[in-house]
Amino acid sequence: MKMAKKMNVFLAWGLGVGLSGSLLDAEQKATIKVYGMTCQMCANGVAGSVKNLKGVKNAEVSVKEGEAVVVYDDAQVTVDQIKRQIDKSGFSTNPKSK
Ligand SMILES: [Cu+2]
Repeated sequence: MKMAKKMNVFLAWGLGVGLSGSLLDAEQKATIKVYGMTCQMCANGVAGSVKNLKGVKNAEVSVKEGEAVVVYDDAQVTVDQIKRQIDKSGFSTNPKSK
């Protein structure tokens, strides 16, 4: 009986840690269209620039697809901020501006 109680406490503790852990790592993935890239150097530039943003965990940029797949923590950075960063790096997230 005593043992079972201990197990319950242990389980509840484990659940709590699991939940707060997933809250801390609130990873989101966004696919953002990028216009104006012509070669791999462009893609590398965009990826490097986006990865410099606080809260961005990873950025994979494809010239062929014309898009950036960004993994980020939405508690630290927003898609709008990421888009602005891409615009600042010399490319565009807006089809009308190119
Ligand atoms: Cu290029």
